[in-house]
Formats: sequence, C-alpha cells, structure tokens
Amino acid sequence: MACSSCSDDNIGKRDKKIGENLCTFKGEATKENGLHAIKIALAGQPNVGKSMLINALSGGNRVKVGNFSGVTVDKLEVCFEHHCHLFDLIDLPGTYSIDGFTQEEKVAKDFLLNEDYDLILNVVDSTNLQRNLLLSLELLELNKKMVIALNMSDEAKKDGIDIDKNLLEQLLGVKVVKVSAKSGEGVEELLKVLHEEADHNERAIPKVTYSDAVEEELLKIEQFLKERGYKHHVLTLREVSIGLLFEDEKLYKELHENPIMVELYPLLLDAREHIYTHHETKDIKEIKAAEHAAMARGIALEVSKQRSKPRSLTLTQKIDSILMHKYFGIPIFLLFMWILFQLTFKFGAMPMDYIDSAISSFGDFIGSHIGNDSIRSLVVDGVIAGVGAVLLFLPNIIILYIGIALLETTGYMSRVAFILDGFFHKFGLHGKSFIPLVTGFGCTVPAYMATRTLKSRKDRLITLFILGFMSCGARLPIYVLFTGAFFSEAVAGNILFLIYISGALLGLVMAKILRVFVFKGEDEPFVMELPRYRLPSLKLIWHTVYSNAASYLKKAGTFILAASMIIWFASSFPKDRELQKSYQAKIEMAKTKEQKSKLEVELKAKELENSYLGKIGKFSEPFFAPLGFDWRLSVALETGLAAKEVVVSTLGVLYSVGEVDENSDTLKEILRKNIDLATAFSFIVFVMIYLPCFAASAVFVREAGGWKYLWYQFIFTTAVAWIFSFLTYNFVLYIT
Ligand SMILES: Nc1nc2c(ncn2[C@@H]2O[C@H](COP(=O)(O)OP(=O)(O)OP(=O)(O)O)[C@@H](O)[C@H]2O)c(=O)[nH]1
Ligand SMILES: [Mg+2]
Repeated sequence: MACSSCSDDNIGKRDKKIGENLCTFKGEATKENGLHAIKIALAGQPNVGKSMLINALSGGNRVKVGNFSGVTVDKLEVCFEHHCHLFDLIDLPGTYSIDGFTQEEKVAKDFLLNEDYDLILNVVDSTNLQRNLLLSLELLELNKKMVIALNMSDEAKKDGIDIDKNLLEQLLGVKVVKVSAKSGEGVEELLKVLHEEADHNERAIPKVTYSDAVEEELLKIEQFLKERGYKHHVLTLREVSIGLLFEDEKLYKELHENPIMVELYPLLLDAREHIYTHHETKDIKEIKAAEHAAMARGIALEVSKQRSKPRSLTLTQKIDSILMHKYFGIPIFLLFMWILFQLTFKFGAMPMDYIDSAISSFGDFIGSHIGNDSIRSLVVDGVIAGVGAVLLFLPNIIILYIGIALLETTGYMSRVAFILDGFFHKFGLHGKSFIPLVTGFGCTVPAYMATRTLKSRKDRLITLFILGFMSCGARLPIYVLFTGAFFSEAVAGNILFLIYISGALLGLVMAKILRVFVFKGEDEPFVMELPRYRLPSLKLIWHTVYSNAASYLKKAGTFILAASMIIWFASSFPKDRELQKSYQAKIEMAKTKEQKSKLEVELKAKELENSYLGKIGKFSEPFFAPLGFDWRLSVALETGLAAKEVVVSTLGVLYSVGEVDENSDTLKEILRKNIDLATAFSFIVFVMIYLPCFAASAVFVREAGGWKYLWYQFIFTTAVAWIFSFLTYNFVLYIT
C-alpha cells in the first residue's frame, strides 16, 4: 500500500512509542494518516513455532518460546510497524482442534470464534503436514481471511520433505508462504503477503473438496438455495450448504426463523441419511471429522514428497533410546538435576565473595561520608544490607535459569514428563503435571498458569495445590545462604539438591493425600506429544536468562529496596530514650573494654526487641518457638509472605541493625554465630513448604477459581510447614 504521509521520521517516532508501550498506539492508526492497522490471530497446533514466528516477524523477543506443547497458555499481543502497516499480532495457545478441551485450547477457541480480527495466520509445521492440516481445514470454515505459513521449512528441507506450495494454494484456495522462524527465511515474503491480504477487500473463498457422497448432497442444497434466490450477507451458497449439512450451530440460529428452512429441513434429513450409508456412524460431527481427516491425508500426500529418509528423526530416536530408557531414564534425569545444583552452588559461590566484599566496601565508603547517624543507618544497615543480601545471589539465579532454559528448549522436558508418568500415576497425578512442576522451580507464577494444559479440573487443582512445594528461584538465595553457612562447600551442593528433591517428593505425597481425601476420582490418561530434539539457539537461552536476571535485579532495586527501608524503619523505631540513657550511664562506668562492649550488645538487642518489628516478632514467637525460631527468624518468615527474597533482605537488615561491631561479618557468619544446625534445617523446611509470594497467590486465586482456595492453601501449607519443621527440628536436635 502506498503511504505518502508515513514518512521515515514518523515511523521512527511511532516505532519507539510502540516499543515502550505495546499496542497502545493502534487507535491512532487509520488509513487516512497512512497507517493501516491489521489485527492478525496466529493459530496453529502446539509447538509449531507460532510464538517464534511472532518474534521473527516483529524482530523482537517479546514472546516466550520453548520446545514442548503448551508454552503459550494465554493470548498475548505484540505490535510493530512495517511499511506503514501497524501489525497487531495475537499469539494464541496451540490447539489440535478448534473444539479442544483444555483451558488454553478454550482461550484459542474463544478468541477465534468471538473476537474481532482481520485475518488468521495459520502456522503449520511443514514436517507434520497431515496432522496440522486437520486444524487448517477447521479454520477455513471460520470464513475469515487466512494465510498459511509453512513453518519449520528448514527442518523439512533437512528431512528431505518437498512441499509444493503452489499446489497447496490451489487445493485450499488461500495464500501459502514457506518460512522458517528460526533462520528468518521467508519472513519478509510473509509480511508482504499479509499486507496484500489485509489490504485486499475480498476474502479468498476456500476450495475444500469433500467425498463424492457429501459433494453430491452439497450440490443439491446449493442448487435449492439458488433456485429460491437465497443470498447470505457474508457466506457463499456453498459455505451455507456446508454449514447446514454439518449442523453449524451459529448458522442454524441465524436461519432459524427464515421461511426457507421449512423446505430445507426434509432436504437436509435426506442428505444426511444418504451420507450415513457411506459411514459407520450416524453422528454428523464425527462424519465431518472423518471427512476432514481423509482430506488432510489426501492433500498431504498430493503436495508433499519425501525425497530421503528423515535425518533428525533418526537422531531423535537414537537420543531417546538413552534418555528415555526404561530403567536408566529416571536416574539420568536425576543426575542432570544433581549436576545443575552442584553447578548452581559451586559456580554461584565463585563470584559471591567478590560481590559480598564489593557491597560491604561500598557500604563502608558510603557510611563514612554520611554524618547523620540515623541516615547512615538507613542507608548502610537498611538499603545496602537489605538489597545487597539479595544481589549476592544473582549468579546462582542465573545458573538455575540456564538449567531450566535448557530443559525447556531442547525437547527433554516432554521426555521426562513421559518417563515420570508411571511414577506420577502412583501419586494420583500424571506426567503432564511435570511441566508446571518444573516451571515452578523457576517461578511459581507461570507455573500456576501452565496448569491450564491439564484437561481435568481435579488434576488441575491438585497440581495447583502442590506447586508451592516446588521451590521457586526466589527461595534459592535462602537455601544457598543457609547451606553455605552450615555446610562445607563440598557437600553444600548435595544439600541443595536434597532440598529440592525433598520438596518435590513431599509435593507428590501431598498430591496423593489430596487425591484420596479431597479430589477423589481417577486421574486422566496421559497424552503428550514428544517434540523432536532441537539445539537451542544461544540467543534463545540468552534471552530467557537475561530477562529473568533483569527482573530479579529490577525487583531488588524496587520492591526489595522499599521493603528493606520499611524493615529498617520498623526495626529502628520507636527509640526508647530512657533505656538509652540508663545504658549510656552503665557503659561510661564500665571498667573494662569487654564489659563495655557487652553492655553495648545488650543495649542493641533490647532496642531491637522494643522496636515495632521486635514487638511483632515477639508476638508471633510462641507460634514459631517449638520450631526453634527466635523472633527475628519469625519476622523474616512473615515478611517473606510478600516475596521470598524479602526473607534474606529482612535477615540482612535485622542482623545489620543489631550489630555493634563496625567491621561487620557477612550475613553467613552472623547466622552461624546466632543459630544452631537444628534451627537452620527447620527454617529451610518451613521456607520450602509455606505459601509462595503475594504475586503468585493472586494468580493462584485466578487459576483455582476463587479466594476460598487461597484460604485452604494457606491453612494447608502452613500446617504442613509447621509439622514438618517441628519434626525436622527435633530430629536434628536428637541426632546431634
Ligand atoms: N528448526 C526450526 N525450529 C523452529 C522453527 N520455529 C520454531 N522452532 C522451534 O520450535 C519450538 C516451538 O516453538 P514455539 O514458538 O514455542 O511454538 P508454539 O507454536 O508457540 O508452541 P505453543 O505455544 O506450545 O503452542 C521451539 O523449540 C523453537 O525453537 C523453525 O522455523 N525452524
Ligand atoms: Mg507459543
């Protein structure tokens, strides 16, 4: 489309504006000002590369990509400008059929059937044409403009598959473009075709051919409509005939009161009776599905040729024979996890000392330049101690996310889900729950959303309830801090691995209990597609890790910063002048240095105990005392309800405010001095089990379907956390 008013200057500004705030600009795009907004729904089966194609088309990395079915579970909008067209792309969850059962499939269906958009971009996996065409045929019946992207053309080439795109266009009646979202091949052409189709006022009429019996009846109905002079405002007579013959609900509702229907009913009944004689069933929907299946098979056979034996498929089979081995599959997976936690601890610990000493030198430096005692304490003991305590663990977080990204992008995740299926069934879950559970090791929020891939509501609820047992990335700093404080470097990695595994096992046991006592019933059979193995691009890994690390840093600079200041305030005030005076007098009278510093420590401790936070801690201390926690640990757990990173920052602030010595020890050393091994273990267990952060809880409420579930979840997790911490505390006390 020619667009004189869309100058380069203009595009630059708009691009920037759109980049900053996605899709807020589209209201201003009109044909008059030279910008043409096109809303495109990306529909396709799971794992065909819809999200990656959106990234390739928009030239960004805004949408999450992974090599398993069910990466996208909610619709997502990405806007960008290209040649004076404002593209508004909607990434939809993958769906095998429009009438899919799972929550995410329903999201796709609702959007495709009920929302307003200009055209469908049907993304198809070229290496799996026949199965993908089943959905394409259904989409063609939505009577929308449609373009087909034959994605993964690079893999098709490697597999020796040739697809005759022109023939496919002829057979389906819509435009087809070969692309590779990975290499970028065909992406420009696809954008051009999308422009053209959107600018074109008429939609292309699909040309799908049914079996002879159906075609014969369609012709009769069409002829009848023509003779009666019937015209539909959007559909062709053939499309109306197809809709009527196959009992399209929308069309029936629309024509319900039309007098023509009186004559049509007997005709339709006859037509169906004739068609039944060619099929084994009398269910017209099933017959339609069978017709589609036959068509998809026929079209795929006609347009694609297999030149040679697929290469990567045999490679996939070879790798699977090891990784999915009947006996070694699970041990191999555990070994990978063990290595991951060793690396998390070992590599994470390397830069830790540098970061730690940099933060404390920074604190000393800043502190020496601030004259006012209170402000110095706020900056050094509040902000730097709180935020610094969280920043320290960035390297560990990065390594954990690299591990998760590898699991997600290589195709291994679905395999593990598959090999764990049998084991999971024993606990009333099925393998598919593994994906949300592993996602939970990163962050609980997307993990809750990932449960949408589970078909049965009971399975979903059980998985939602036990997801908190999978320790998220934000709990990692707490574990690393405590294991680092109480164990030698040689075993700390093993302890970390043990913590994660025990959390997961506990989750499974709880799942069984919930299945037997609360959500009774059979778990659904397990169906999951195993994608081929794919080498993840460095760009993809980098993007995943970078965005997670960036959000961790952002959280440290905003939320944790604010929380640290609040905690500092609540632990430093109110000041008790009388107490200070009486101690000051005692300190002045003290004869030896030891006596003096002993009195100073006492004063600090008393002041802290009398502070707002101290009072809160003291109030809840009796509840936590049987678990070995003093009021500081109790407060840290309470503030940790907001976010788990706050546990570490709270400890950082509390122990920093309470410290007398100017040459401060690291938090690790302070913890070692102040608490015993049994308390440390019991604290880890409590953190492992109790409620995740506020953000996750809000998502939990939405996904579970009501606030009452959060209430159950709170009681359930707190009770389990308390009991297990109590048992751990007493057990460790007993053996040590
Ligand atoms: N070789 C190759 N791999 C691709 C291509 N497009 C996508 N992939 C890979 O295919 C996998 C799936 O990509 P996604 O974009 O997450 O697929 P999706 O269709 O959005 O999947 P769901 O959201 O689960 O429905 C990823 O591993 C991608 O790296 C392509 O053109 N060529
Ligand atoms: Mg996706």
